[in-house]
Amino acid sequence: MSLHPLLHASVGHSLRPALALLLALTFAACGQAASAVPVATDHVDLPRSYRFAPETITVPVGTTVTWTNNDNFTHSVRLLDPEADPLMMKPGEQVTYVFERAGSFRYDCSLHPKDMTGSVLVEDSSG
Ligand SMILES: [Cu+2]
Repeated sequence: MSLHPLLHASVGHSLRPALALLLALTFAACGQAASAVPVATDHVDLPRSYRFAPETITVPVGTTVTWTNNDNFTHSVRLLDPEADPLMMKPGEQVTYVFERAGSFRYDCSLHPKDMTGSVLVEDSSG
């Protein structure tokens, strides 16, 4: 009886480092997959399902960005800084927007704002 707490403590202690390592590896893998590395492109794809790809793009000032809806559902591009009217896209349709000044512009899909967000980093071409 008196040995039981000691045994329990011993097992717990030996497992903890392995568990911590496993958790660390799991979080590292998730962080890598979720990180939005800006991609230099003026085309954003909407593949199946419910996402913008790439999620973050970078373009020079004056670029016309094109979004193509390759999903099976209607989506939109709604600029948030400041909030603009959503540009609606049925499946197979495209919308475009010209970014005329430098800055970081977040957008979402007005129909699925919790699942679908993206951003456009517009860089001053003189830089
Ligand atoms: Cu959507």
